[in-house]
Amino acid sequence: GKMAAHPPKTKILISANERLQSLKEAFEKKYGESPLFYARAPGRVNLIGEHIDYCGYAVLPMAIEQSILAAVTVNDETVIYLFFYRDFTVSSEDIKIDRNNPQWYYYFLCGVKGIQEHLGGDPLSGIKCVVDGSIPASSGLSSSSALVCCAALLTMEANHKSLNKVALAEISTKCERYIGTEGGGMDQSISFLAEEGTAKLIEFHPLRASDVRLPDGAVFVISNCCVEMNKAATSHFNIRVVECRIATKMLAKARGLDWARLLKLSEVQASLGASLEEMLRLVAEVLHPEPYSREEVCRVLGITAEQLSTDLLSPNTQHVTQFKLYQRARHVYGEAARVLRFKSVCDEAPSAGNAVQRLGDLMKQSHASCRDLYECSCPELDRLVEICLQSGAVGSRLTGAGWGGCAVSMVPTDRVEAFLTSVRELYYTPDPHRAALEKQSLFVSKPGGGAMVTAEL
Ligand code: ADP
Ligand code: NG1
Ligand code: MG
Repeated sequence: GKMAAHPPKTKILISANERLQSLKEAFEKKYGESPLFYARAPGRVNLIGEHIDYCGYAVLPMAIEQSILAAVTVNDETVIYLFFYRDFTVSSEDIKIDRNNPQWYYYFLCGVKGIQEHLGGDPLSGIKCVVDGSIPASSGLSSSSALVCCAALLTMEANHKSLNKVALAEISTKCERYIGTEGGGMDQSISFLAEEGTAKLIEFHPLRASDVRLPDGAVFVISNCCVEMNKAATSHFNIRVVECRIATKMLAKARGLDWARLLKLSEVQASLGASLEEMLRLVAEVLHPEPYSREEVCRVLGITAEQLSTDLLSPNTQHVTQFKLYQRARHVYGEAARVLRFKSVCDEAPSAGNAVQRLGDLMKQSHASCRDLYECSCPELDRLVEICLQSGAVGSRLTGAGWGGCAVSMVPTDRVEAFLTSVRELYYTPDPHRAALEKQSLFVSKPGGGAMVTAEL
């Protein structure tokens, strides 16, 4: 089948591609030799299904055209020479990732380390590498995972090994966690499994992807609110992961399940054999809207403060005193249901007159849930989503982890030009910082292809 396929390897005329050509020149200037091959891994935009991948639920992203691209040569030393914004050199026999200091090269090293461990820990070939990134960083378009996936793929290629896309996605998901964020796998999965022209429903356990035909007559537009949020340098992301983990335990315990074993909200649903609607009712019955203190969590679960710290909290969430379990669990089960509805509208009636409207409504509900229940938006992003809706989008929502970064809007094709003009005038032009970033911050995006290796023809 398709998913057993390996990432494509092509040969192209480098001089025919401006970005590859200038990367090639930068490489030659830096290292005095020509690249042996190139690896590319795309970023993504998630159309719906936010903060539910790490709870075990399906998500619906598509790859974007923007990517991490690297030029590579291989040598007999055990040294990794990297250049992105600056040089970084490290022995391939001593890769350490400092999660307290999430620099770009640690994401790269996550990918190298993931492959090294998969190959049994043997020493890897030395490489020289120049990296180029076109994905706006810390903006919810998954620049971090594109970097990890690109590094994993080029490490395979440099060592004359190959793996299928699913295996590469799983390794990349696991190894990006070395940076500290406990993500769920959406980003790495779409970076490898994407195919041009189609969005994908990504399901987990086991990981699989299926095509989603988007409705005719509308396009997706990405707009960046120009507030950056670095997910590994802050604890917002992991606090949500931890809240979901605690909510899992509380719900499972209340229903007499083996709660110590369950880690994800989807596992509670599966154990109960309940529908998502029933899970929403269970949340309302078992959990209260007031935030839970550490003491209450410990009392209800019958665990010590020590066990809470070591078993449930991550290293960067040790300071957290309050957990909004009811709100987070409601978001997750509600959002999981919206993903399934979005998929069935696309399957049943992609060209029906009301398909675009129905999908737009789901996107609006998703944003409201992210903003109000999951609290992963920010004032600028909320304002941008409002402006997008005012400017002719049928649906608009934050995409990616949030707390800054991008919105994705669904816009009828015949209204795109008017939409862009209006968003430009209302959000970007009035503010010099935003105006300077507008070119890379507001663009139409079509479903792009997945990660690949290329060499000179
Ligand atoms: P996102 O994945 O939403 O883009 P993250 O906070 O997860 O945001 O990851 C951002 C990190 O990825 C940056 O701090 C940097 O280390 C790395 N990165 C990836 N691409 C770039 C780039 N083009 N410029 C700067 N940093 C980048
Ligand atoms: P971004 O915004 O790309 O860093 C993160 C997670 C995803 C997912 C989304 C929210 C990682 C690598 N990525 O994405 O797994 O949980 O947030 O839907 O942790
Ligand atoms: Mg990221």
